[in-house]
Parts: sequence; structure tokens; C-alpha cells
Amino acid sequence: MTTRRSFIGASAAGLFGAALVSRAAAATLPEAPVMDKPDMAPPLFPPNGRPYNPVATLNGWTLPWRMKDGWKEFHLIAEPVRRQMAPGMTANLWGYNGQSPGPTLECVEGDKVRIFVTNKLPEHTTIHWHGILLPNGMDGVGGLTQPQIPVGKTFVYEFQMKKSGTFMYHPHADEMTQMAMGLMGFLVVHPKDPKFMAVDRDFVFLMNAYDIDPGSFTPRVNTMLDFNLWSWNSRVFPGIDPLVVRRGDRVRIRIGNLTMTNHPIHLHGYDFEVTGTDGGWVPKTARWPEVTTDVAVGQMRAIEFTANAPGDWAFHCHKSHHTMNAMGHNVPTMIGVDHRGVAEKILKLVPDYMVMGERGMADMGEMEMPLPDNTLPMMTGAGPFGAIEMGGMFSVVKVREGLARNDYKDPGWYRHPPGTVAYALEGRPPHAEAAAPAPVTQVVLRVRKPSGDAGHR
Ligand SMILES: [Cu+2]
Repeated sequence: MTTRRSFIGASAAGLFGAALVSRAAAATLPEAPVMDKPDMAPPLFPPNGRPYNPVATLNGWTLPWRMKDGWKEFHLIAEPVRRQMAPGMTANLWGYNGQSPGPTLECVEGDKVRIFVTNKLPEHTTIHWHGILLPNGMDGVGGLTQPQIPVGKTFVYEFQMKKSGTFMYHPHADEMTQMAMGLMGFLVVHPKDPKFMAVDRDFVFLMNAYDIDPGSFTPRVNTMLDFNLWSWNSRVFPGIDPLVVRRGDRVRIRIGNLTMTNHPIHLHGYDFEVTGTDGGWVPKTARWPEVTTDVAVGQMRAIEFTANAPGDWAFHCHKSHHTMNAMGHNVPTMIGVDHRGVAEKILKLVPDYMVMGERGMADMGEMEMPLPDNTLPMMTGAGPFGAIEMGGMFSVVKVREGLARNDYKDPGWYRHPPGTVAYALEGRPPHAEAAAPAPVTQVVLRVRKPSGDAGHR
């Protein structure tokens, strides 16, 4: 029940810190739109406020807002959600406004934002605005800068966006549980001048990780390192949207890491530059070309390249266990082990027994194995040339000629020009020409051990 006293208290607190909303104020709460699909929504062009070039959130969407007396007002609802992580597997997660991660928040440098946060979780929560420079009382650290948001209550955060860049939001309350359950979202502050750092396509996603036992729906929240689903925006390959790009476009991909380990993110076919970090934009003179960039825990990175090479280019975390779905890690390596005889004997006892892994693990990509319900194959995905044998943090940058400006529809597989695909040698391989043997000369090694510090100058 809200008393007059708590209303006055809330208003006063609103000047200095996150405030509990009274019922009177709650009557004017902005709408809290809800998303029921894991598909990528088209970029949301701003219907009011300062103009900007919107981002495209992989398997996500941008939260609409309302303008009120010069404030941009958003309404986030923290709540249990069901998230399809890939076709064939759904997880019981916690998220915002119907999905995990929550919607992307987009605003512009200089914007005054008011964010209403309603707690429909079974426990208290807060939201921390990761990377944003703001008054201390708006920082969202439960117990330190504000009281926890109790179950059923709404708090208000008010601050001005001082600089543009790439940010995130997540709870700072029972963090281990709440992040392991998927509470997080992306936050983009666009530059005041839409021409500054302008690109043609600007993709965003968060990296998150879950530990969901095969056949079950709810993450184990106490897992520290051994997660079994490495996801982008709570999706795993083949459920992650391709990054569809028009040839010639300037492309930016912004990535935030809210897992418990680093991810070396690798793009095929291009070299790129890191143009943005947690702290802001990287000046041109401080950039260097890369094909892999490590995104550490709690970091954000923006990478950019000009899409001049058409094709289907793999884009993934380079830790090979992060491009697989749930698996048992304590399986012994069977490469080179001859199972003949042993298998027959075991089959008499265990009729379903199957020999796995004696030629490597690639069979897993093609095998139709009986899996528990709600479980994804460990290595999966079908490409134009067969099984892709991936999972987890893997997607494809699809660069095509002549797409429409805001067309993000999957164009299908790349059609390679004739003569540009690796091919099998026909017939019997010809004899390799042996290289002429090098003349044998006697080599005398003379080794002088360093004495004193002479070798160090
Ligand atoms: Cu990784």
C-alpha cells in the first residue's frame, strides 16, 4: 500500500537516487511493450527526439519509448520468460519484457532518460547501467547505492547520457543467479551528430552462457565455469540470426560479454578494426587491423569493416568448446581405439550401445542420435555442402550484392562463382615429385654460454 508519506519520500529520493514509484506516479507509467518472438525485429527508426541511425539486435528488438516533458521514458519489466534458444530447445529464463536478453535501449548523447523498472521476479533486483557515467545513486548497486527493488515494486532511474558508445544493463542484486538466468540487455548511446562514426549496418549482441542439463529447461545457477550452452543473445547456433550485409556497406558489430570467461571473436574473410571499447570510440590513429579480437568479461567491443568480399563468412568464438552445444566433457578420447569385438560383447548386455568417436567426433554432426526432449545436438547445422558441425557461439556474415538498404532477410546460401570452391582431386593422385635432396655437409655447432650480463645489453 502506498501512503502519502512514502510518496513524498519517493519524490525526494528521486532527486538523488533511484526512487520507488508511488501509486500516483505509477498511474502514468509508460507502456511496457512485450516481445513474444526470438526473431530479429527491424531497426527502430526514432519517431521523435534527436535523429540517429538505429542498430539491429540479433534475435532481438529495441524498446519503444515515450517523450514526456523533454525526458525519454522507458519501462522495463524484470520477469520469468521462456526463451527459445534454437529451434527444438526452449529454456526457462529470467528476462525483461518477455525475452532474455531484454530489449536493446537506444538513445542519443545528451538525452535525459527516465527508466521505470518493475520487478515481477520472485526475488528483489536492481539494474546497473554498465559503462554509463551517471550520478552515483543511479548506478543500481543494491545495498550500496539504492535499496533493492522489492518484488512487485517499480523503481525509477533518471540520468542524462553524457557520451555516445556501447553499453549494457544487468542486475547488481544476487548477480550470480540473476545473470545465470539471463537478466541482461544492450544499451546504445548514439552520437549527437548522426554523421559521426556513421555506418550502414550496426549489429549488436551480448554474449551469455547457460548450464542446462540435457532434457531440462532451467539453468543451474551455481555453475562457475563449466557452462554447456555458449550463447549470443540467449541463442545458440543454428538459432543465431545471420548478419546480412550489402556488398560495399560499412559494417559495425558491437559485442558485450556477460559470461564468466573471455571470448576471442573471429571473423573469416576480412580484417577489421576495433573502433569502440567500453570507454568510448577509438581514434583512427590508435586502431590496428585484426581478424580476432578478445572480448574479456564485462567488456564491450565495436568492430568495423567494409564489406567488399561477397560470401558466407563464418563468424564465431575461437574457443572450440564454445562452438558446441551441451555435451558431456568427461567422455574419453576414442580416436584410434579398435572397438571390434568389445562392441559385440557389450551389445549383448546393452542393446542400444553405440561406438562413438573412434574416427574423431565429426560423426556427431551427421548422426541421428536419440536425444532427450528439449536438447540440441552437440554439433549441428546443415550447410550447402553438408553438416556444419557447429553449435554455440557461431553465425555467418552473409555479404551479398544489391540488397535493399534495410533488408536483413536471410538471402540463403552464397552461390560461388564457378571455379572458386575447394575441390576434390579426381582419379589417382599423381606421384609427388621429390625435392632434390640437400647436400649433406657436416655441421659443427659452436655454442658459447653467456657469462655475466653481457648478453642482456
Ligand atoms: Cu567463447
